[in-house]
Amino acid sequence: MRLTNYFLPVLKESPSDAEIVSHQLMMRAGMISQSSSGIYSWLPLGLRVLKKIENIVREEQDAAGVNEILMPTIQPADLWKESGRYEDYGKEMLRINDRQDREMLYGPTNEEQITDIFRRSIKSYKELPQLLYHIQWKFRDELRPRFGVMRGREFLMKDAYSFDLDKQQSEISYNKFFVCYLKTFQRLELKAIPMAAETGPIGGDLSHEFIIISKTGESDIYFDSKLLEQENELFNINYLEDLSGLVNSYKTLYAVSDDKFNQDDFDKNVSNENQTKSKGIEVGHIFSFGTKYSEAMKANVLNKDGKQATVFMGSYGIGISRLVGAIIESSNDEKGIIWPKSVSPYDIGIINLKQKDDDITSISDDVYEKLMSAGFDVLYDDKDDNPGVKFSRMDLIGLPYQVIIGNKSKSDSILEVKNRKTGDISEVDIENVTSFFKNS
Ligand code: 5CA
Repeated sequence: MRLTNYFLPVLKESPSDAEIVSHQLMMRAGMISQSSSGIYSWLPLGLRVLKKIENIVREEQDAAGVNEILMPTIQPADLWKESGRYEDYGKEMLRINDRQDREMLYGPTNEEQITDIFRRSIKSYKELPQLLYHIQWKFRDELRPRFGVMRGREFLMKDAYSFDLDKQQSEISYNKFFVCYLKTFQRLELKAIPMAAETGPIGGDLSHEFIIISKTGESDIYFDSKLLEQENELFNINYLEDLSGLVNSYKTLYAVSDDKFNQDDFDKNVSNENQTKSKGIEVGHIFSFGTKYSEAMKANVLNKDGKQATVFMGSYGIGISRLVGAIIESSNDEKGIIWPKSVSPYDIGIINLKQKDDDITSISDDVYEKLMSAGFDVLYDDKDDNPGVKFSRMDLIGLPYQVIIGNKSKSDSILEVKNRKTGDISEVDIENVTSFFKNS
């Protein structure tokens, strides 16, 4: 993409209401535009990151054997009356009446909707387990929307649901998602720690939040520092195997978020020097809630004995739009964003330092074409701005590599390649530019 064709409304100053660095940088880098409180439009640069995260989440759900579907954003209130949550959910739910005056709502989550889909078609234990997910916008009328996309009112979530015959089987599904989440966050280059959590309006008695440590996080967290060293080779995970050993290697180490914290338990389970207290951002949350919805909504199957059995359920969320902010919180410097390669909006940025010099521009055009045909996503700064503006804009948007083309490229056929994260600059022969990136 040429910058002269690109919609990239960068700002010099961050807006005064942007309190944390990710919100400031997303606004300054022209990733989002505020529509109203807690509601944003995604602009080209931001949308590319959102889609990259969405795709990694999707690939990992698919790899774990979860089926993708797409449920609507608007749901009938009747389903929520059946589960009993219509009243309980309170003001956070956006309630809407259609022209026939039927009560509808903008979904804050989909337990009821999915239970309805399930009970219409699955009638036998032989068809279990069922694992389903979708990636869809949610609306929660948060009391205090803040921190940009981190606590929005409209936000993109991956939510998955499991249906099993009994508690034991439903724990197998829970473990699948647990491991799938570890793998997903590893691919996003984030260190997300699973922590025992309260279940709130979703319900149930087994729940883990996946939290990344960050001083701007909204959750207080208490954990055993051994969890920070926990590294697992998850690349070749086989989801059909027993995953309980792997899950227990996390579960047995003390880690809780604020509402589950108890000082005595902390002292009993964690040595003094390993006790860590910090703040974190919740990027995922998984729940096992047994028959809470299936009982109220009569989601039954015939069991082996030909009797009606109420299915056991779980739900599993990842905050996809929140992750965009969370990744920036954990990867930035005073100049701007530093994208992990896996989610960067482009692989490489090219800076043509002298747009008016025909030779340098012709070299830049060639390098751009070469890298594009080698399969890289490239953002090419072909604008007629001064070098200072170009350097700071490229640093701000945080692509992993910058190819800098100027006088030296003309005289000695040499490019400079800057690594955004380390600041290291390599001199690369123009001939070798493609192979340089293939090997980095
Ligand atoms: N139905 C369950 C699991 S599918 C559920 O709704 N869980 S949740 O409430 O914990 O939300 C799942 C994830 O969505 C959270 O872990 C968080 O990452 C994200 N999320 C929740 N509320 C917001 C919000 N207001 N803005 C941005 N992301 C949010």
